[in-house]
Amino acid sequence: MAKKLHYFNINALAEPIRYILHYTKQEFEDIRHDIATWPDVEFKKTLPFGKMPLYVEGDKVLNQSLAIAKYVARDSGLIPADAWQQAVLDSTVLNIYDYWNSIMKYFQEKDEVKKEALKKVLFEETVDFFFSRFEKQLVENGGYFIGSLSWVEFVLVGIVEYTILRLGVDFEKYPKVKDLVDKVTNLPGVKEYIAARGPYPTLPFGQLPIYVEGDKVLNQSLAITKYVARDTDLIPADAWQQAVLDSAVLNIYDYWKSIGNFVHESDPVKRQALQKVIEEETIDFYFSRFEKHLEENGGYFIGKLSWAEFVLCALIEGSNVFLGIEVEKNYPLVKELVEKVKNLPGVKEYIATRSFAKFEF
Ligand SMILES: N[C@@H](CCC(=O)N[C@@H](CS)C(=O)NCC(=O)O)C(=O)O
Repeated sequence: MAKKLHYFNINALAEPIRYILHYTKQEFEDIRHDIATWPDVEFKKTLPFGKMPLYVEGDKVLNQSLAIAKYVARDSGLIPADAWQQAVLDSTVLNIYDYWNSIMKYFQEKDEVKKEALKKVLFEETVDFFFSRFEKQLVENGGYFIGSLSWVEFVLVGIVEYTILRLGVDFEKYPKVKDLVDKVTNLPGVKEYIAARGPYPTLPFGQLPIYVEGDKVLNQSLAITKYVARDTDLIPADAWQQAVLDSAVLNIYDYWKSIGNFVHESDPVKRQALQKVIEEETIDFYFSRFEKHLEENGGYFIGKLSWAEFVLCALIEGSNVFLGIEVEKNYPLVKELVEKVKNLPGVKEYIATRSFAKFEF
């Protein structure tokens, strides 16, 4: 029966399942949805609870990562026959998921102040609370949770790897946990899978976007935009023109910073005050200058379309979403430019199909 595992092109909740499937030599289709373009609205509608991982075996469909991991581990010696041992493993895996839920709470927090507070608790308390206990259980049971390898060690290793990748936590303090990571990632099947898969990219400065090309990873949106525009006429050959564009995008980003300050302000009174300043002063300060720049250069920053016009257009779209107004409305050349960029071949089709539905990671 054909087996399929749907998840994102990241490790997180699906990696333990992938490890178990490889270790137990089960053939399966490892279907990876692009997290950058999620949600795939039509596909999401087909998910029983709107979330992945999803496991499909013929006409059988299963969601919930733990149910999937346990199911694919059956008949493999990774599930003990003894009811008490099974219960200890169930308890352990739910303790691991309590930890997972606390890191998710941090990742999902949008309010920067609350997020900082959660981060402090996470690093100073939560990690040690859970991992000192997992370490103790491993010490007491010969390096495993119930004395021999089970499906739950795979779950722990997946969660530890995610923690290292996304939070940079050092597990030196927990040698048995570290040993387990080494043991599981060197198991036959798992080792070959990891070698073929390669490393997952980290977030170099803890923030998106990142751009990945083979084993190369780049952060900073402007560096990425400029890089993906290379070898096209969106980047001029002339050094002065390049510098004018660099200056233009940095001016656009200075404007964008004020939108960021507004978005991240959690106090509703301060937020309202920031919105007032943006609408009454900031927009005109920047947009009258952008308008003048465009007027002097035939409607573009350097007389023809470049990567900088894409940056302006995208950040105007973002501003309009956050502020609920049309920031460019009093600046005819800026407005015309936005329309031009949005109607470019490729861009127009992309806009017609894109979706910004809420992503709950
Ligand atoms: N309890 C579920 C949680 C599943 C879950 O939160 N999945 C996330 C990715 S880790 C997801 O699919 N998010 C996409 C969305 O909500 O649109 C499980 O263990 O499978």
